[in-house]
Amino acid sequence: MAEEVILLDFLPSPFGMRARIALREKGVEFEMREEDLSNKSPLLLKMNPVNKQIPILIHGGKPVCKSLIMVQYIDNTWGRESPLLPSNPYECARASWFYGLEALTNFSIKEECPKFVAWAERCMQRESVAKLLPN
Ligand SMILES: N[C@@H](CCC(=O)N[C@@H](CS)C(=O)NCC(=O)O)C(=O)O
Repeated sequence: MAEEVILLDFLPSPFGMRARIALREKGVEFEMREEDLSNKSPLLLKMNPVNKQIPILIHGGKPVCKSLIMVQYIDNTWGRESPLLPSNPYECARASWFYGLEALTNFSIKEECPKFVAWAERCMQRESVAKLLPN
């Protein structure tokens, strides 16, 4: 029997969206439990006693915290034939920090990385992404 997958989350959280997209892309059935961040559940405090933050992925009773680590965990655990992250370790380490760079410098993602922008546009056409991200 498949082990239970629970995501402790908060709907508007971009970190939670990252985890939800990864789970949906991999076709993983999971239960999303909405947290009240002003009154955190005992399960949240038990599963992430250090940061006490969402999202928390609980797989077979074991917690995985921090959304990027979660994406790696999801990628390594389910649907390995269709990976989300690049196999090259350096490319993997660089995946998706461009928006921060653009906001802080004169770097233009569209001019410098047209293939990346085209990829992001293709992502937006996927149901798992388009349904989740706010305008
Ligand atoms: N680096 C963390 C950030 C998680 C985070 O900032 N979560 C926020 C919600 S978006 C949270 O739980 N805030 C409640 C708190 O810090 O008490 C990740 O990638 O998962």
